[in-house]
Amino acid sequence: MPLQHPRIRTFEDYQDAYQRSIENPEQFWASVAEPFTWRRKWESVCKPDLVDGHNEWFSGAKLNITENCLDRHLATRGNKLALIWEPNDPKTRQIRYTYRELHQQVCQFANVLLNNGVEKGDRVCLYMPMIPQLAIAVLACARIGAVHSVIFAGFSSTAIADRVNDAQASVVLTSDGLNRGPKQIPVKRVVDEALESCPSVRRVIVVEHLGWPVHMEEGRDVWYHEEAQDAAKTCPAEEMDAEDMLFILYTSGSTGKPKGVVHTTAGYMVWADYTFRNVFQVEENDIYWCTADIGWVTGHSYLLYGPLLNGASTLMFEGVPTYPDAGRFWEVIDKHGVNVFYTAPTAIRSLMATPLDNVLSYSLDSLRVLGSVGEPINEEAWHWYHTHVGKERCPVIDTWWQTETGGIMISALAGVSPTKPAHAGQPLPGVQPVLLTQEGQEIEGNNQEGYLAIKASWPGIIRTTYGDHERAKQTYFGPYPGYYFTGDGARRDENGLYRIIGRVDDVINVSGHRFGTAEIENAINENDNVVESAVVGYPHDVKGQGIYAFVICRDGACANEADKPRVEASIIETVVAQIGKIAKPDKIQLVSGLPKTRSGKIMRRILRKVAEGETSNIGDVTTLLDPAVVDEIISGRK
Ligand code: 6R9
Repeated sequence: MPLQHPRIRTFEDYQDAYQRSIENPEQFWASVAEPFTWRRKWESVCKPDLVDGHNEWFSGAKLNITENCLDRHLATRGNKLALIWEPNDPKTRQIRYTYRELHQQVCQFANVLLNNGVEKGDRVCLYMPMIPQLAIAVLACARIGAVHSVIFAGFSSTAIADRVNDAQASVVLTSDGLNRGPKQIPVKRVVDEALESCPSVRRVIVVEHLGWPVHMEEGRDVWYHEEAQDAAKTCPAEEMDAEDMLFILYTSGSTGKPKGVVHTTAGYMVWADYTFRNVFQVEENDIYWCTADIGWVTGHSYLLYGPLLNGASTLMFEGVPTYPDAGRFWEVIDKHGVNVFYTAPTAIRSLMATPLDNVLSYSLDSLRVLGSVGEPINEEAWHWYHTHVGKERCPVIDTWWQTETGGIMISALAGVSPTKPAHAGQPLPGVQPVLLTQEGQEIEGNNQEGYLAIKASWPGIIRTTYGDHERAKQTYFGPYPGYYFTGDGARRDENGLYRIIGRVDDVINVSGHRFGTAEIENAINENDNVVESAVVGYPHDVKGQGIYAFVICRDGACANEADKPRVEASIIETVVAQIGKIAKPDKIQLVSGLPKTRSGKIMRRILRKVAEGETSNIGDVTTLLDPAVVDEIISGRK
């Protein structure tokens, strides 16, 4: 019988755990880590570094995360469901794997990787639909010590190439195509296009999903099902060091290209496991469903690793909330008896906008806990979720965290700590949030607002940005040495509960997806008609934030009104090609100039006001090189 992981059950437990985690973090985390399967125990629990960002946890320990996700459950949970797969089309076949079956599948996939020359430390990029083989492949990489880097299957070929090249991946895993609601997308073709400029890739393993004919590059591409034929269903797990890389996940920041956030083995494992168990309070026979795609960090930590580490039954959904109709989420919940449900505010808001019958016609009796993640949940959405989905019976937990934090940082623990609409709540044990002034002074007391930073290391903290530690250092530890800087603004209410207000940097959050404004501007500037552009976010009813682009065209490109729609359409096409459909500007305004200071800096504050429609209150424009452009921009507002 494996050692049991204790769980926080009452608010007193929480307060006690929190206190212990702050007073003696080493002792606290050593006891949390104890019950895992270790090949060798750590020499030191924690080596914190919030100045240069060289954080280590459980250094010296040896382990494999898949032994903890799979092998150690076999004796007690071998026949328990590990993974349930609900297809895009409700009329087609579901797939269910017990822990024993999933273990075999992962071992078999791991052997295919080994047979194709993948070695410990190699980077493997995955560009795949939400099918069981994606989950299996991720775990297979971890099994053999390869570093997985999942690329969300909505990114364009250019975006794939950027990521594959940055990671210097030798192998890419993909499928023939994918289903997204009523649409089918030829994924392999997108990968083929990307790989034209990725010399590091020597092997592509293709999973058959739609049964579409695809081009197979001689000497490079192989079919998974052919490779699997002779692959054994057992595979010893590679022994990994605590600080060996587990995965890279690319995410957008305020400058430059997306960066590869690196998480390592032991700290991430402990953090994903601990946060999952205590936040969601999943019971042994529960069905747990996180709607996130594995292409995002939420899918990594709370669809895959967190639930499997805890021996839970995790549901994976291929489709979208509105197919075949806007009742799909609720239909899936009733069909599978989902007890704990975790989704994003943007999904809730899009479903709120459809007739209420879509949700009222399902019983939703099985639900016990509702979670939210990815962006601030506005009060209206919170109440709708609480009333119509949770029938006022289920706590709604608003979980704040980031790709860089590895797991949930601030959240109520379901049924244990207080919830308040639009508030994430209190920090998890081990997390020490502070509010800082712009100058970096800590703001004491409640009823305060400031920049959210974290003043102690935690096991899931980002270890580096792949291939460029200086960038990680500057982004997260540079602004306020001694603190991890989140990039978010927050408010602490009268009871010490945190409310996340939103980003304070040039990152915008569109339907829970992060984009740097510079990243979208760079994409727009690739268009031949464009001289310069400036992108800002603005409040959007469903997406949270929409993308508003101000664009200066080259002389003659927009000589008359009639040219504008064509130019705008071509700009959108360029962004879709450079990044993907998810980054499509919602509004494009063609302008003759941008509001710049004498030193040439674009005053985004003004553009934000225009995009928000706050044009009567634009503020001081006297420092602008040419204040007249502001009037033109206001009068042309979309
Ligand atoms: C997990 C994830 C991180 C950014 C983060 C913040 C926003 C996430 C939130 C939230 C308010 C919440 N964010 N959860 N804002 N309330 N519960 O989403 O990671 O994709 O890296 O995004 O998302 O702005 O800084 P990631």
